[in-house]
Amino acid sequence: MTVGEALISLLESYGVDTVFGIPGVHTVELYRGLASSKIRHVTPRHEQGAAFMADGYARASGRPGVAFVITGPGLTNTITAMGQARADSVPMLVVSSVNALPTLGKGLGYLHELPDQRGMMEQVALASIRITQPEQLPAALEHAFTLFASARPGPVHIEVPLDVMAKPAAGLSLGAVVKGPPAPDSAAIDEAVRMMRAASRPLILAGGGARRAEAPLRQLAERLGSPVVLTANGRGLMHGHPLAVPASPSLKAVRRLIAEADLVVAAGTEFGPTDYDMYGDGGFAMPANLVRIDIDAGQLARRPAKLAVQADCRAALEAILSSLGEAAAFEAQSSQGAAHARTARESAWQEIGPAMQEQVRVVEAIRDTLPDAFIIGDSTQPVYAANLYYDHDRPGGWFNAATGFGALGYGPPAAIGAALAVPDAPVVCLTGDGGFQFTLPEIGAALDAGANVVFVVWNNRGYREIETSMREAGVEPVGVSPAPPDFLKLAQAYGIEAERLSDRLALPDALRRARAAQKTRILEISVE
Ligand SMILES: Cc1ncc(C[n+]2csc(CCOP(=O)(O)OP(=O)(O)O)c2C)c(N)n1
Ligand SMILES: [Mg+2]
Repeated sequence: MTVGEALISLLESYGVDTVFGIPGVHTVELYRGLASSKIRHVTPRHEQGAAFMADGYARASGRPGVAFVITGPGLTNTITAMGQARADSVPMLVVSSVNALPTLGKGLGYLHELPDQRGMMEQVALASIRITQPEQLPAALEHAFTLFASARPGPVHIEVPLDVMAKPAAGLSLGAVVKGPPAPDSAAIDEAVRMMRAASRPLILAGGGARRAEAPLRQLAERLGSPVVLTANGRGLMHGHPLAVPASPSLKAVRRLIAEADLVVAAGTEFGPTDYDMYGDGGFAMPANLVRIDIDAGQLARRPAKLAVQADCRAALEAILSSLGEAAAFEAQSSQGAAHARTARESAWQEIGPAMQEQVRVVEAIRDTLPDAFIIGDSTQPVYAANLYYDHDRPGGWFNAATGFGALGYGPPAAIGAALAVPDAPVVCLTGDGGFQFTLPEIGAALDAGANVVFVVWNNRGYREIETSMREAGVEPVGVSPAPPDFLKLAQAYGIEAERLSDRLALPDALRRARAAQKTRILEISVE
């Protein structure tokens, strides 16, 4: 067994069933063990697609996404997607080659050489680990998977030098070793409960970190009678619940609701400006009486709270619930909480205005036609609108790259990765004509891999949101009208079906047809 083969075998023991990769002469040895393994290899059309697919795969499945790329350009092509994964706490393992150890850092001009590949990776990855001896391999994977499971997840890079990849690696222990997160500190839980008992108007903020804690989140909200404000990555939690406020804290109505609370419990949210201050007006005030629950100590330190609980959200919320006991004392708050939540929802909906309301209805049409769908967005008008106000029907089923890092072109490959992770769920990519052109060759990868994605293209013929920003700033629009291709002909080139819809009212029927066909297709909404 070689190092390359041992790596594959280790990935199998960690439960990896899919890797997204583009091979090259540098990674031939990495692929030696793949053919005989149970791991499926998916070939995107660009390494950015590999890592975006790994991201979508991870978000939809809850398991780390894995990408295999070559030294140098293969790896630099993944950086954008790693930046997105870092911003959104997505567990992603990027495995690459690197030139032979004796050549590193000497600038001798070897194929794919970078001045300092690992140094470059350390700027974006949570960790970049070089394997210099076969014996280091198991510990490197343990480190990566423990980071994914016990801390704030993100991208991790492992690089294997050319002269190490083919070395014999017999006798390594190839089992999975994963450490979980720290258990919540019981003194901190008691203090959180004391603060909750003392509050007369509590409120919960739930972000992406709470995605897998829906049941205890709902129970806590109901016991406290507290409204629950959901960031973009928290959407889908408590769908349709009278206490849920699936609207952005960048909106005045939502900020008002938060400001009126006498205790805020923030679960798995970083208070990032793209959720809390989208318009950059500085109008969001950090709550004074704040309990923060976050798995990451660094995160808790960056925006300090009166009480910090360092733990996985689910574990912390469950511990709080069991220590909180019976609800009797809080009953009076419940109806008030629901009334406050309703007022906030209604005002938030008014605040986004008719044009965005119309765009949100596009997303609602997808949700209502395809229950339990994953809707994966790119940076386009209806996605911005829905990030401001939209109630998805399953936690983790609405995600996009319009917040945080904001990498255009994320949607199509991320949707393909998601479709491979959850093959039975409907997967819809909602993208603009501009963003689609960043990554549309990945349609080919979807077809190769049998991924079934409906691409809904919001075609307004250009970078309309950017054009609007220029106009609002008094700048004559420049560079915002890249002509879109004929998407119907493009579909033909890929041998898939496409429909051009004159408005969103045609969407439900077209989505039903697409779902019935169980095939990848393009639905273009032509926007005037
Ligand atoms: C990698 C990257 N480059 C540039 C941008 C800036 N940007 C954000 S949205 C956008 C235009 C998107 O156009 P389109 O997909 O057609 O959406 P529309 O606004 O027209 O709905 C651009 C260029 C970005 N976010 N990411
Ligand atoms: Mg556009």
